[in-house]
Amino acid sequence: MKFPGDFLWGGATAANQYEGGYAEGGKGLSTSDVMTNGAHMVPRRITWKLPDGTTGCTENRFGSKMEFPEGAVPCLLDGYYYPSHTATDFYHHYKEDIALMGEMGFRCFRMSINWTRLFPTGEEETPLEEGIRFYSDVFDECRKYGIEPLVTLSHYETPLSLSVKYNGWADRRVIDFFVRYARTCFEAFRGKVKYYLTFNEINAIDVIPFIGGGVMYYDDRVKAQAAHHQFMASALTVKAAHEMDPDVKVGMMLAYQPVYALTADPADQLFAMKQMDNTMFFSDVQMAGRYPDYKLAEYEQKGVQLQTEPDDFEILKTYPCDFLSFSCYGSTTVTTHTDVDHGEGNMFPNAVRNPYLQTNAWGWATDPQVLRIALNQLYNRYHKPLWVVENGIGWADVKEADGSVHDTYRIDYLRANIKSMRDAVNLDHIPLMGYTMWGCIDLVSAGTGEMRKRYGFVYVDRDDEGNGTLERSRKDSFFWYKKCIASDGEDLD
Ligand code: BGP
Repeated sequence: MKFPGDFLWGGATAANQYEGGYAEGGKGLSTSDVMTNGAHMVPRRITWKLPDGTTGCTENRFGSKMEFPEGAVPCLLDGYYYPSHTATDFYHHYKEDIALMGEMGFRCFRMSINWTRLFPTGEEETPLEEGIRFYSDVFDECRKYGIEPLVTLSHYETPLSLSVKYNGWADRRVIDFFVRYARTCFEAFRGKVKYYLTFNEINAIDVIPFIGGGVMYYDDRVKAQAAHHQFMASALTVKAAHEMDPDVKVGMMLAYQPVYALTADPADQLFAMKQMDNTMFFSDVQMAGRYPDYKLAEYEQKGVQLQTEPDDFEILKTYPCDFLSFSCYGSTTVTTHTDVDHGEGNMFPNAVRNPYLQTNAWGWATDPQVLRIALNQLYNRYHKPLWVVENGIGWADVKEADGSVHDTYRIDYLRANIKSMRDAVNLDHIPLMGYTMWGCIDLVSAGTGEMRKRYGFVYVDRDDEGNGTLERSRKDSFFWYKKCIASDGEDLD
């Protein structure tokens, strides 16, 4: 069994975790630039200053609300380390990195554009030439190797100025700023970029609103409103893309993990179903073009009243996304029972440990069937093309003296996941556009801000305190993935 010859094999990154050059080319500050490093059990922090000069920081503790004091302005403070500032320096290494991707046989490279590299505050009328030039050069470099860029317009960063001035996506005016930015990209990168994603893991707005949308102050109503604004911005971006360039396709991006009930107890089954609804709500709006009844009922019960304009629902219906892309690292298991071990994973609260699955050092479970299950669930609901744009395993890799990295655990993970995806394509006939392994060149972890949680095929010499030469070296998985791509996914040995 193999994948079709035009399957888009590749890797994925995000500017805030990879690009660096945070103060170069006139770039403005993003929300991610004021986030410190953390560790598995140590939350990342957002540093700020009050009008009276008092300074402090707010923790991004997963699952609990972020509280900023009234009037706090996130800013850089001495004595803190901000990993996005250099990250793994794609800004100065892009030629070398894209050559490594070419060597592996990549047909696609997922990256994000830093909104503030084009519009430093998000509100300028015209973009910075230097920013346009940088990304143009990157796309030209990709083309040299026959690599198709897949560009995320907003990956966990909002211009900081929009966050301070408007409370980020909580304010409807941000829609227009975003659409102007998107239109600028369609115009500037015409013929160079065919595939775009609007918001990375759009469901993040509900779980981590500051990271997902620069929202500092929130309750249930504000989160719902911010989500609505992102939906509108995404639909208007699809509209703009289709009008400006019929070759461009715009996808949505969902953090997706199939939710399993720990037991056959019907209460657990219902609980798992409801957890799944929290995720599917976002794709129901962006792919099916309508707010699902279960969400409207929930809003009514919570007293959440959305502020909308008369054409909003018609716009959502008319401009759904062209394809559905998603991240999927494993499955999530939940239960209503209390005598169980807590679990961890990507973005999903309430997880418990699944006794059938193994986890990495950060508690994320590896599920060998997960992509087949996810692809079937999503395709059977929307009947639209799918794209796996994040999947992979974080590990504290060790580089040997000769530069080699023996990441057998990563090869084992990828073998199982790619096989599961191959079954979905061959046995279930799921139309799958491509696969971009997360963090193909080592980069900063979004959740912990660490370097030691590595995902790449390529090791980057950089540690958690910002030391290291940034030298690149090929891990064992580099050669394995190259062989996998060359055989169209048939050779997974
Ligand atoms: C997803 C994000 C990525 C990425 C990945 C791995 O949620 O879209 O930005 O970082 O998860 O997570 P982490 O970096 O926390 O290991």
